[in-house]
Amino acid sequence: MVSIHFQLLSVLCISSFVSAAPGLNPQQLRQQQQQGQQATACTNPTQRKAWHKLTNVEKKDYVDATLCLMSKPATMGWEGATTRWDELTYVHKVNTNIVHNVGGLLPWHRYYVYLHEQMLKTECGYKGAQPYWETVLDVGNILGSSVLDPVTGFGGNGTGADLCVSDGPLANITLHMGPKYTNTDHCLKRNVNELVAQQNCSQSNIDTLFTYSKFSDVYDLFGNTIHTGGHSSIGGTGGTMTDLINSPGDPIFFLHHANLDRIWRKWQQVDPASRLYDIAGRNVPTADYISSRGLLEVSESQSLYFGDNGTETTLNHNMDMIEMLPNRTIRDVMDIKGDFLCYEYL
Ligand SMILES: *[C@@H]1O[C@H](CO)[C@@H](O)[C@H](O)[C@H]1NC(C)=O
Ligand SMILES: *[C@@H]1O[C@H](CO)[C@@H](O)[C@H](O)[C@H]1NC(C)=O
Ligand SMILES: *[C@@H]1O[C@H](CO)[C@@H](O)[C@H](O)[C@H]1NC(C)=O
Ligand SMILES: *[C@@H]1O[C@H](CO)[C@@H](O)[C@H](O)[C@H]1NC(C)=O
Ligand SMILES: *[C@@H]1O[C@H](CO)[C@@H](O)[C@H](O)[C@H]1NC(C)=O
Ligand SMILES: [Cu+2]
Repeated sequence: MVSIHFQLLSVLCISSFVSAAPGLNPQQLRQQQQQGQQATACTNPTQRKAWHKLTNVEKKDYVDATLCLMSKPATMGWEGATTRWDELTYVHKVNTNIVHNVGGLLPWHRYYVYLHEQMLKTECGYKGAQPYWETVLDVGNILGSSVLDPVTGFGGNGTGADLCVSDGPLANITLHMGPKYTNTDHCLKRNVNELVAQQNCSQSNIDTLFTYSKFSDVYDLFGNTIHTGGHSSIGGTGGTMTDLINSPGDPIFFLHHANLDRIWRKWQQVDPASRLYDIAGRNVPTADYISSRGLLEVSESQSLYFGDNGTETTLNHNMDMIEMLPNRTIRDVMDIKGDFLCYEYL
């Protein structure tokens, strides 16, 4: 029923493109048809809004759903995981050495943020969408960011020698995954660093990304500026957000990665015909990245499933959410208003 409906709409859509777009070459036409079909499949996109624009009720719903996942017992039997929140972190943990410093950084985290959003909805009754943290607006005063508000946000900076967050809804929360590849009970840690935000999360950092038109030229810059910068602005030295492997332990992770996802989408939309399905980049981190971050070498069983037929990241690249969601290819997530994903950023 759903699929008949979809096919019918696709046909209507293709024919309208054919008549409305004379003068396009066959390849452009095919791309437009493809986009048209996908836009048709996604008729009612979930609307992801900026955190600072949510109402206090919307903020509370999101915080409550997060606390709910943190309080639900683990179900997968994975080492070190006590709660569902830990299991979400575990998915990131085992993928860490193949989803950072590679072409798949943005696509994998796009899928991962989606997993998080689905868990909030299906397991904790969350009715809203994944919000994002528009970091650039807080550069110069990260400490004053609405995401760190002790009453309506996720609490503020860490305190004391152990950097534990001691105000807001996450005061005294216990995380179980980490540090690094170990698992010991610890508090949520933050060490807000204004300087790193100024250096790596400013509007000029974003503008620089938009001077590049090919994904192969821009993916490392995404990774090394606004991506790392956002992590370090909250985590500084010693904070949860700067523990590359377990950084999803801090809920700000998902607001930050939704923001990166939004900026990537914006970059794609500058020229969808050439950028919407443009993917590239190494599929294994550099040796220097692996060693400087203390990551495990990429194993044969990991690379066996890449599906790239070489060392370059392709649309066929396999993404693994362990057993939380089915494996997907990068192709599946390139369009956030496609056959699979269906959301937009306001
Ligand atoms: C955040 O807290 C840590 C630990 O107390 C402190 O060293 C750091 O300066 C604080 N950050 C800011 C921006 O105040
Ligand atoms: C957190 O723990 C400290 C002492 O360990 C206690 O003084 C404080 O009231 C606790 N805060 C919350 C919000 O439970
Ligand atoms: C931030 O940017 C500066 C250059 O402006 C760079 O040297 C530094 O490594 C960056 N830090 C992070 C954490 O990305
Ligand atoms: C893999 O790449 C090689 C060399 O580019 C090519 O000859 C081969 O057909 C490719 N195999 C698949 C399954 O695409
Ligand atoms: C999903 O991918 C992983 C490797 O990342 C692989 O081990 C697993 O068998 C795949 N699952 C399915 C159902 O194909
Ligand atoms: Cu990550």
